[in-house]
Amino acid sequence: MAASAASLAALPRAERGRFSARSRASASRAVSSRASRLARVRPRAAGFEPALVDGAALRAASHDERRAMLLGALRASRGVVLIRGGLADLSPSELVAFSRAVGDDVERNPGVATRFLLPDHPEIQRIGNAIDPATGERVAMFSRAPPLPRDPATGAETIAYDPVAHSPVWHTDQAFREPPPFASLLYCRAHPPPGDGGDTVFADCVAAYDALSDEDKARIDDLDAICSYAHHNAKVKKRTPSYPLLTPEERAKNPPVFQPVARAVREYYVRSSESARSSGADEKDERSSQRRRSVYGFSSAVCAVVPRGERVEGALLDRYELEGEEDASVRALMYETLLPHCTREAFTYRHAWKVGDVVLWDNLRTIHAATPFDEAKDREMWRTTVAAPGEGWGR
Ligand SMILES: O=C(O)CCC(=O)C(=O)O
Ligand SMILES: [Fe+2]
Repeated sequence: MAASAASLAALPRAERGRFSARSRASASRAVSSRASRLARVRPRAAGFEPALVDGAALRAASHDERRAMLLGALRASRGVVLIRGGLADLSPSELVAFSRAVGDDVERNPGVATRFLLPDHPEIQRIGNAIDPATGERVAMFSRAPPLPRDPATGAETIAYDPVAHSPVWHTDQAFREPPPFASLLYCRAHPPPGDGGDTVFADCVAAYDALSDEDKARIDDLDAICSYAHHNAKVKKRTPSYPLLTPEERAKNPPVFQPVARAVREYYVRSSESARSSGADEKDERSSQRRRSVYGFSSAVCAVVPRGERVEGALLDRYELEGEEDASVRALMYETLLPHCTREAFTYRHAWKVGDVVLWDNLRTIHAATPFDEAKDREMWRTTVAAPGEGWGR
């Protein structure tokens, strides 16, 4: 693939303070103008599988047992867990209870129109193509995924990001939140028949980081992605003029958040059992996971990538947050350089849904994307967003 052929060699080392004498704008331009291609590092294995949790057993378990099962499975996984079996009639309260077992604070979706939330369960957002027959209005959040790109060599459909086609729309959820959401859960109520699309794809950004050359790692280790809720809304408004900008009060409450592009994987996962606690192998695993990093910051909320320590204020921030302007660093580094690398087949998993599946993913170490489907067929998903255990946005 073209993106793996060359090198990131021109990216700045970005030591803290190195750019402090420059203007903010020229510092972020420095990141973008120097971004080029990644060194060729061939990953060994192709793709990955999610960790499996038995749905009926999870349903029968207590809150504490569920936490141990889900966080244990996440720890053993590459960031994606499939909960399958016996869940076709899962209730909204049960999905919220599963989500609370992953982390203490389940988001109540303040920014989402109430018609897309389940009555009495604002934690659950309805996603899909459902339309209220009485009003003709959408009652689920619908966004049309662009056609999948094709491999130029074979002509076959691919899920590796194509920066020209802007497809698939790979992302991490809600990077503008502080703390950024640790996990998301997606429950399948209805899906198109096999062959009619609607799969969800995932990429393991820890494996992608590991596969970078040491030089390329060093070049992104001290960069921050500036994630802004106001920027996200302003960008969407450019395509959909009815989309609201944040009010000045909302903007003041949601200042930009600086997220590391090379994000240290924190040990969110509590030990799952007494036996795990006494296992030396497990401890070693935990220590190594604390040193690991993922590539982070694929989000429509990102308005610029800057050397750590750099701040963006005043007129430049207004352009990002009110006009939806995006610094060239975002496209050059995140979308043309890092994303094609992170979504190479070796790092990905493609989930074909069955009714009753719940997929749980770690938002800090994976990215995901919807794929297109035949809109004449029903697709309905319920989703929740969860903070890490012991963290939250306030209830
Ligand atoms: O509908 C899908 O397949 C994925 C939707 C999504 O991005 C999400 O729920 O965060
Ligand atoms: Fe998402």
